[in-house]
Amino acid sequence: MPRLSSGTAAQLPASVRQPGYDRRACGVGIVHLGIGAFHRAHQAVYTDDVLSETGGDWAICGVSLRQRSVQAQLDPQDGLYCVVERDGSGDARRIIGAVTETLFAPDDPVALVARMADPGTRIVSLTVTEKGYCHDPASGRLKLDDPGIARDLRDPAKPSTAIGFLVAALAARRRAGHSPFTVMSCDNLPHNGKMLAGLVEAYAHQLDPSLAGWIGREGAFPSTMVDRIVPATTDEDRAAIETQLGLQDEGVVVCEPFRQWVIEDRFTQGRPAWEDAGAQLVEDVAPFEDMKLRLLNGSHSMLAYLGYLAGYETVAETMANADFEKLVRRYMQEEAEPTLALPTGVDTDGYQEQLIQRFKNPALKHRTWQIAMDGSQKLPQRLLSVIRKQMECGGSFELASLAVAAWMRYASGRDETGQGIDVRDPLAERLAALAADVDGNADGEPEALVASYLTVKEVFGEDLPRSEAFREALGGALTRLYAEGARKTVSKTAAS
Ligand code: CS2
Repeated sequence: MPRLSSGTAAQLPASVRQPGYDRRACGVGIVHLGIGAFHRAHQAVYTDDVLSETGGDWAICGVSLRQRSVQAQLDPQDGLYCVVERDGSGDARRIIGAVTETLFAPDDPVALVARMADPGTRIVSLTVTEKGYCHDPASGRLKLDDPGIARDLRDPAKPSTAIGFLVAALAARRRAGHSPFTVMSCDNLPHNGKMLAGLVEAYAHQLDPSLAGWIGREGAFPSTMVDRIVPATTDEDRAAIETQLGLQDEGVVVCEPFRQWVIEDRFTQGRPAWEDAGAQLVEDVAPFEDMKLRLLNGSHSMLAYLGYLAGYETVAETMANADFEKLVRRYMQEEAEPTLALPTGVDTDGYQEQLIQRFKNPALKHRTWQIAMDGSQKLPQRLLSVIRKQMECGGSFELASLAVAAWMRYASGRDETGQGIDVRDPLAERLAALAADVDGNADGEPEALVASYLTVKEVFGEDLPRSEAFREALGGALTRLYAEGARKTVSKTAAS
C-alpha cells in the first residue's frame, strides 16, 4: 500500500478534506516542542484552518524531545497525516498540512536551538506533558536537582529538556539582537504561561541573571486552556485508516469532534488568527483553566483510577456503569463546581452535561491506564486544588478524596486481584516502595499507607498532610477500597 504524501494525496477519496493552500508557500513561524497525538489533533488543526483561510508564514516545525517515532511517521509523508474525528454517529476525516518540518531533538540539539533562534520563529509552543516541565508539582518551582535540568545547566549549549532549549534559544536571540519569541504552553497545568515563565527565568538565572532579567522584561508567556480528548493511536486505528484512505498513514490521530482553545492574547511578534478557527482570545485564561482542570481532568483522573481498579479498560466502559456516572456527576456538582469563579455567561451546567456525553463517547477507546499515567504530576491541579478550596470554605471533599485514595491503591502497584499494575509515573519506584509491605486487608494498614503517601511533599505539599479531616477521609476511602473493591465502594458512595 503506498504511503500518504504530497505525491499521493491526489488519490485520496473526495470525502477526505485536504489542505486547501500551497504548503510550500508557508514559512515556518512556530516551533512546537512535543509533537504527540494531542498537538496534531489540536493546535495543528486550528493552524491548518488559519492557513486555509489566510495563509501566512505560520507553518509548524514539530519537535520530539524523546521519541524518534514521530519523525519516522511524518517525514516520509511530507508532514501530512489524517485526523479522524469520531463519535457514535461515524467518522469525519481530514488531512492536516500545517506541519511542514520535523526534528528529533537528540539528533542535533544545536540545530534545534538554531531553528528556535531563527528570527522567522515567532512562537515556540509546548505540549510536553506535566513531567516535561521538570518542576515540583505541589509548589510549581523548578527542580534544580532534576537530572535533565542539572545536565543542561552543565552543558547549556546542547540541552535535552524543554526548559533548557527555551533558554538556550532565547539567549541566542538576545546575543543576535532579536526580540524573544512568544512561549506558549499548551499543557494541562494551572497558570501554565505564568508557571513556565517562572521556570524559564529560574533556569536562566542560574546561567546569567541579566538574561533572566531580559526574558522577564521582554518575553511573553501567554497562558492557554487546551481541550480535546485524543487517545493514543493504536495499530487497529492505523490498519483501519489504510482501508479508508487507500493509503498507509503512520501519523494518523483519532479524536472526539469537540475541541476548545482559550488563549491569553499576549504575543511578542504576532500570531496566526486562531480566532478564525474558533479559538477564544481572552484577557485572563485562569477561570477557564480551573474549570477544565477540575471538572474535566479531575473527573478523568477519578474515572481512570476507580475505573481501572474496577476492571474497566476504557472511560466509556467505566461510564456505562450508572454508579460511576452518578459519582462523577456528584463530584462535579457538589465539590468541583463550587470552587470555580467563572465569568458571567459561562454555562457550567451545560458544560458538565457535555462532559458526561464526551466521556460516554462509545467510539473512542480512551484507556483508563493511559489517563492514570503520571498521577503524581496531575493530582495537585486536578483534585487537590478542589480539596484545598473546599476545605477553605467548609465544603465537602469526600468524593475527591475517594479518587485520591484510588490513586494510592493504584500507585501501590497491585490491583484487586493481586496482579501487578504497570504504573507509569516519575515517582513510581518511590510510591511502590512506600506500599511494599502493606497488606490492605489487615487492620489499620490502609491508614498507615495513607500516612506514608502523605509524606510525598511533591504531591501533597506541606499543608494537606496536616489536615486531620483529609487524613480521615482518605483513610476511610482506602479502607473501603481494600475491603470491598472499587465497584461496591463507588456504588455505595454514589448513593450516599
Ligand atoms: C487526560 C487528558 O490523559 C489525561 O490525563 O485527562 O489528556 C484529557 O484527555 C485532555 O486534557 C482533554 O483535553
